[in-house]
Amino acid sequence: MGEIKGMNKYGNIKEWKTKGNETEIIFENQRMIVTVINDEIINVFVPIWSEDHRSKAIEKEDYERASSKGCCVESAEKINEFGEKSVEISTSEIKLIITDGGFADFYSKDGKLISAEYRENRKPIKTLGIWEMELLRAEGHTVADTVLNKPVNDVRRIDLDERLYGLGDKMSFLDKRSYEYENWNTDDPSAHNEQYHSLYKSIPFLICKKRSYTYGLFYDNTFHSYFDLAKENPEYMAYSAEDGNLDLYFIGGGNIKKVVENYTDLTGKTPLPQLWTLGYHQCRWGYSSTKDIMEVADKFRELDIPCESVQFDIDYMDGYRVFTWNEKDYGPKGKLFKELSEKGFKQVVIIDPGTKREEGYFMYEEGTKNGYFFKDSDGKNDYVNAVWPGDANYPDFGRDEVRKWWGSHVNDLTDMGVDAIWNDMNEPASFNGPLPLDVIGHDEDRETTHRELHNVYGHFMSKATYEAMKEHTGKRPLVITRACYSGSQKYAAVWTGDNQSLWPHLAMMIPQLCTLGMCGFSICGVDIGGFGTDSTPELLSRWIEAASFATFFRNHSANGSIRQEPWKFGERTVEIYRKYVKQHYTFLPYLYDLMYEEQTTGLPVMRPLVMEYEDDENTYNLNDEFMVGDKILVSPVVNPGETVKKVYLPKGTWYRYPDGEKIDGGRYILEDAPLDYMPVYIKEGSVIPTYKDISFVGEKLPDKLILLTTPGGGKCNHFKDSGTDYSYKKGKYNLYEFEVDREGKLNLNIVNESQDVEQYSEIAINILKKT
Ligand code: MIG
Repeated sequence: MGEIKGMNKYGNIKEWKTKGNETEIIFENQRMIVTVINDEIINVFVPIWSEDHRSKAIEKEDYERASSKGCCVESAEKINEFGEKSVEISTSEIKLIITDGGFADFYSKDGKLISAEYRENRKPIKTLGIWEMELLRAEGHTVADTVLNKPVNDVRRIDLDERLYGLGDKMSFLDKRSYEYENWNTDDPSAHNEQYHSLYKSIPFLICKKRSYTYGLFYDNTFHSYFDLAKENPEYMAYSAEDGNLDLYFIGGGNIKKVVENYTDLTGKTPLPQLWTLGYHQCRWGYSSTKDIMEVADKFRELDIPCESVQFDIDYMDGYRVFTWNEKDYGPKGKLFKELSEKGFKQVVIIDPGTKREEGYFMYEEGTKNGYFFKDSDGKNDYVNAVWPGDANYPDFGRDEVRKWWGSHVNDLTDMGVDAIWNDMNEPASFNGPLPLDVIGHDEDRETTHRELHNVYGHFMSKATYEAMKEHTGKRPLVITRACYSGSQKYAAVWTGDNQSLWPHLAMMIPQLCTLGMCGFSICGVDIGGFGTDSTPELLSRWIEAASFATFFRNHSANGSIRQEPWKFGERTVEIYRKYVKQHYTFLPYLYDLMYEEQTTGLPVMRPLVMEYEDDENTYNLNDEFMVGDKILVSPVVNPGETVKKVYLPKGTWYRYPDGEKIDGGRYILEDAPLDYMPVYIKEGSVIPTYKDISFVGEKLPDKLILLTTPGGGKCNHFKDSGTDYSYKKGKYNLYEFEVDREGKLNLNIVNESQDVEQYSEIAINILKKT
């Protein structure tokens, strides 16, 4: 056990050659291909399993976007300081040195070491005895030894003060150093905590911050994989995978923003959403009839709490059969949708992949006849497990034909009036034990097994849903998914699955959403108020405050927990709830502008402070504050009973929102935060587009814009289009450059103007100043 590699992994270098941006190195026992994608991204590929990358995360257009940024490659043979023969591959930014033995070390262009392989055997500081391991195993735990003997490995030295961010939706704080994780999409209904190794998504992308340089590592491999982030030994971090290739993208850039930009060049940017999707949504697993849904919808209007949708959880289906409608409880098809849409609500419905096995049910008939389901390992029978509808089959989403078939039924839903689709249970979840690893499915034409496909099941399902909706409706689809992989951000928004009504889950929301954003998932959210167990007036109030800048902004709760609409918690909660949902709408144009910019930069709306203030150590693991873009700092209260918040304000001048108190940063302050107040600060030099008094987005956009400005003025760009379709790609949008000068006078420059997009009837300035 444990002898995964010694001082020599692949033997000495026998020969090597560079052609264009590709260098092939032949070792005694292995080949390696190094591809320079651009000056800041280098791929090291060791074809242990297949000759081609078989990437699900990086599609052709992504690859072209990244490689179009250009590179200059130089390669040479050297003897390094240890007397090892080595091949040096340099770009204008990075130098990669591959040595005898098969080690790949990255340096900055000025010769400083960034990331070197650890050349000894792993030395777990904590070793478990056999009996301890058996005990843990019996309880269903994974144990350290399962990680050591893997065919795919990469162990890298890290500095003792190196910070490690990323990995998508793990239940953990920003800096993940000293923890271990697994990538294996998992639906675990118990209360998640920071010792959890895996949740619903697998995003094997790390952002590593050294004192003087930040870089990224993306391990593109869909098999079950593991990260030990200096937990077993502070000198290194270790990656391993059950199978597949070592397919490592080293992502340079030097700072977090540049690394995120580079990573999302490679795996894709979150596309611009429809404006209404960024609004408020209400949901509950347990709105089980027309009456239920209508009452909730009406109550939101009556109480003047903006709301875009009351979403449909699984009960709207007939016996949980996907793509059917439960007429008994929800009336004739289309009727309820029509009534809701007359009141300005959009229709958002859940779908599950598990397809009921039942003679006569069209999905079952079509799927079996055409061989669209996963097969048992013998390749003969369709694989059967159980989910909500009982015995079920699993669509083989890795095939284009199956995705198109699924998509044709997605079209039935949108034809019926559905505006957005929520993909659940796509880890995939199963009630009769996990799917065996040898269940057979496909990666397009190639037959493979669930071992390879598991982590991309949700990715492919999202792709199927997104592509159908895009093509059929011509609108910018909102697909919300629970499970996914790196790159799924091109197709889906995400939520973090089944959290609970617990204070630690409210607190964890901040690093979770910031981390998803750092991994390209710019549209993300958690179940506000907590999904499982019972919320309280105080918890729900603090939750709606803390979530009020989220790009996916939805209250959701589980069957069996107490209902979680704000009015269930009394008058005071309603007041606070209304205030913060309205505040979200005040800043909606700013969120939308950030999403517009994100399409080029890949930078999320909700950001950890370290992304904006990388030189400030106080931000490195600051988990109870976040930035919205680069202008707004938000510091929610996330503990019960707390009415004073310790706020860290980085260097500079800040203005408290909404009263305009001027505060010098570069220090911690204690801020009064009674239950109805969440501290928010706006950076000096800001101009922020806001709306006033809108009740919900609907189809008609507000025609009045208010530029919230800090004293002394500032600048911003603002984007306005239809808010729904792709017409902006054909020039149908207005792009404004606003500049507010020292006297508070507006200078307006219209960069792009379209006849098809209405101008604002009024653009006003609101200077955030204490009066
Ligand atoms: O087994 O559809 O995470 O949001 O309400 C539970 C019912 C299935 C899990 C989702 C949750 C949803 C619930 N689903």
